[in-house]
Amino acid sequence: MVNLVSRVAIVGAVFIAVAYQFIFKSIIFHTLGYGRKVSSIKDFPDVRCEKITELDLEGCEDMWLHEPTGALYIACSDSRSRTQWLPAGPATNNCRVGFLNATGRGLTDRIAVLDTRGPGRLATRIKWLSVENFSGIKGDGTMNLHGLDIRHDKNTDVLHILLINHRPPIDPEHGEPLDATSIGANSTIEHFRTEVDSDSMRHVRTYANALIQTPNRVAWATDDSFVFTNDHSVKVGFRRELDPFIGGGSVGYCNQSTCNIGYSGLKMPNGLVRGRDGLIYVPSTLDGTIRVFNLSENHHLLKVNEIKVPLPVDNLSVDKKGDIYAAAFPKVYMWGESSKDPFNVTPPTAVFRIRKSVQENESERKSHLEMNAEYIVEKVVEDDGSVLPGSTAVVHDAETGRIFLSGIMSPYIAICEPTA
Ligand SMILES: *[C@@H]1O[C@H](CO)[C@@H](O)[C@H](O)[C@H]1NC(C)=O
Ligand SMILES: *[C@@H]1O[C@H](CO)[C@@H](O)[C@H](O)[C@H]1NC(C)=O
Ligand SMILES: *[C@@H]1O[C@H](CO)[C@@H](O)[C@H](O)[C@H]1NC(C)=O
Ligand SMILES: *[C@@H]1O[C@H](CO)[C@@H](O)[C@H](O)[C@H]1NC(C)=O
Ligand SMILES: *[C@@H]1O[C@H](CO)[C@@H](O)[C@H](O)[C@H]1NC(C)=O
Ligand SMILES: *[C@@H]1O[C@H](CO)[C@@H](O)[C@H](O)[C@H]1NC(C)=O
Ligand SMILES: CC(=O)N[C@H]1CO[C@H](CO)[C@@H](O)[C@@H]1O
Repeated sequence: MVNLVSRVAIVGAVFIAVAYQFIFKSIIFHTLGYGRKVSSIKDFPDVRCEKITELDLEGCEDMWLHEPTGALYIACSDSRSRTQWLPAGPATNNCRVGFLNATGRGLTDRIAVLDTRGPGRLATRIKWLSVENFSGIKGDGTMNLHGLDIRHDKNTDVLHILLINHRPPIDPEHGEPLDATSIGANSTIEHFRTEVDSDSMRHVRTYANALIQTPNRVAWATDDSFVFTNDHSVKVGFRRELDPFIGGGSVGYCNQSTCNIGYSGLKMPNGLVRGRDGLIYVPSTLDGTIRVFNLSENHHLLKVNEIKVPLPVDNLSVDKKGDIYAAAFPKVYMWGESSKDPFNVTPPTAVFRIRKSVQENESERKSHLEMNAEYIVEKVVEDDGSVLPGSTAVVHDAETGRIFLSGIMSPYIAICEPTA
């Protein structure tokens, strides 16, 4: 008996040691970033970055740049309400604070449009889109914003906006609020229509579907269909706790009539984008891998490539040249502290540029099938939190060289100018 117990103990100890080597060590050092050295923004002389605090751009999860005009569309909330209502919740265990307090949800989430290229002070160049024909929750017109994507109609000035909306759950029959901590948010994807220079956006339709479960970001796939990430396996419950270890996130597809899951088993898939090459780039917050997919005719995602980034990566964006910009987290564990106290704790941020290596000539190009295209990953800037917000979104304006950074919890945004 004693023998058996000690044998079990030894096996257990070996198991823990092995698990430490292969699982926890990776999570503690690679993912959470304990012990990682963060560069200072001073080490990047090619950019000069500035905190923008006077515009009330708080809790801005996501951004999109209208390339021809430099109008930056920004999905914002307020930092305080984000500490109460954030159904996507950050990835790691120590970050899970009360993010499902529907009473504390933001009631003023809205889309800002910043004219980034115009003259005069920034404060004179910002407007907030009013919302038309959207009932919100029991007619209050509210939304709880997260990821967004915008499609510019080819022939007109019409912009089609897709927004993730983390609605609080409401009993459809009696109109009473339901307990979000036990059933989770009622997340939907909203389609709005606006025009360049307009001050308002009009609701077109709500996509509500059992497969749109824990949506994080959305990306137009065609003129009338889109893909989105579910960052977790379930809205609430124990299975969610296992997501960092065994995965459970997915990428879904919806068109006007139906939705399907295109790929599953991902670990915390996040801010996906559709590249200029038509491929779908899906970052994973957890392992610093960007998976590259081709959307097949039956709406499944076929993996064609994988890009390794040295840090956990979050939301991606594509600039006019087709380069992809990624916000990365040198110290993920600090997001836990920041989400409780966004006004005083700013996690460090790094920005990476990912571009396809250009083949010098046609014969070389032909020999590189898309499948094997090499990607060049470069760090553009890194900051310990002194200037840049703990950033969940970064957008590059290829025309001016400027970089815009915003963060889901942050009370401000930042703009970096090229110095050369
Ligand atoms: C939920 O949010 C409301 C409004 O901010 C606040 O009064 C309440 O204390 C919060 N509840 C919990 C459990 O944190
Ligand atoms: C708003 O909705 C109402 C009824 O749902 C509809 O009659 C009206 O045409 C809509 N307005 C616009 C501008 O789409
Ligand atoms: C979720 O939102 C959809 C779209 O507004 C609505 O039809 C449905 O009743 C809502 N469900 C819950 C549980 O709130
Ligand atoms: C949507 O996709 C389904 C199956 O994936 C397909 O059968 C249907 O025709 C599509 N509908 C539209 C409007 O494109
Ligand atoms: C993506 O799929 C399309 C057909 O659906 C195919 O023509 C194309 O070559 C594929 N691209 C890659 C990179 O696999
Ligand atoms: C194109 O690139 C290949 C591979 O680098 C090289 O062998 C070849 O000489 C190049 N051709 C021309 C026309 O530059
Ligand atoms: C739109 C999007 O992808 N947002 C993600 C950006 O990063 C934060 C922090 O991890 C996530 O919570 C968001 O879901």
